[in-house]
Amino acid sequence: MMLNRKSTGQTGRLAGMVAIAAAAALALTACNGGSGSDGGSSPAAEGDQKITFIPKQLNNPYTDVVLGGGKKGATEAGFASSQVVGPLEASASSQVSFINAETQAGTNVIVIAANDPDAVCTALGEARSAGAKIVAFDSDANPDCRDVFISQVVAKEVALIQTKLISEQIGGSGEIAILSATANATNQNEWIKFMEEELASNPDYKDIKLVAKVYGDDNDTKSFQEAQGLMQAHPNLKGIISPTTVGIAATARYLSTSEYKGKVALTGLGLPNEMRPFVKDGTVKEFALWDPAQLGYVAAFAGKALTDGTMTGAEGDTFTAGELGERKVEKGGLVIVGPPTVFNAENIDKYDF
Ligand code: RAM
Repeated sequence: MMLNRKSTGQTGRLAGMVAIAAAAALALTACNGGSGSDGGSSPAAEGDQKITFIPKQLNNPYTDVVLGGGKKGATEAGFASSQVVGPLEASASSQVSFINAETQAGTNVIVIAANDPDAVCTALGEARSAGAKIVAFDSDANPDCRDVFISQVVAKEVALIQTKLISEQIGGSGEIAILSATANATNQNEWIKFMEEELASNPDYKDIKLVAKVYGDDNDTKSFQEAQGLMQAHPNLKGIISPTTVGIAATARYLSTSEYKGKVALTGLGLPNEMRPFVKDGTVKEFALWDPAQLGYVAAFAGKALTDGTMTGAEGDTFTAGELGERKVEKGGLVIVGPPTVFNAENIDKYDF
């Protein structure tokens, strides 16, 4: 689905907001409603509900697509205003001040992609005590600190598809490495855990050896350097899995002008629009992702159902996510959005995100 990504305005509410990211946050802010805080625990009248998205970081093209879907969902679900705030880098505690500001402002729903499952917990607990509902998406917070987690795809499936792709691309044997995002990211670590289990237990992968795990912190320059470092440290490397859109794009850029182009395989999770040139020039054969916009879209509707009290986030609860239809809450407060897609030279031009 193609979702509108345009901001609809901005709010003065951010004026007093701390941190270096304030200017960037303002640019991304969309708010149709008033600016003041309603200051606390009383639930907002239905026409007055506010939702705020706090991604892992603002300067990430993946985040932009997710939040485009989030804004569309927030409007369709009936929130009076929606906005985006967040740090410029995805370090563990970088989101805490933003959560605190939302608590102060009396925001009804906070949607967060946690940079660290625990570092955000105390702040989220305070927001909840003040009446906010917490929707984790993309990267989960500790389940004790949120109401539901909107997961793009079943975590194990995300891992399995990437191990399968790398195995196919290196002919089932040889050294591989993982180039991840930040070392604390819940989503990355869960995927990596399942990849390691699969490599260790599936006889099809007995000749594949994971020799390194490195972290580019979802920073383009650091990811590029880590890719370069991997090749220097492991001259026999046959493939790299990068389960992060920032990491795979930076690694592809490095490989594409190096002697390893077409020789060292690269797969993982990428945005088709960023990866298209590297698929066309033969650096990358196949990689995977879901539709990121759907993740934000479903999260907004989950937040509305929670704040309206039409669900609590308990196992078996259901809610309607606009044009994506009914969703069910599974064990652990998990809501799954949709299956992954594999992109290659044949189909990549069909996608525009
Ligand atoms: C990066 C982030 C994000 C992840 C995607 C696939 O943009 O690490 O959390 O879900 O990649």
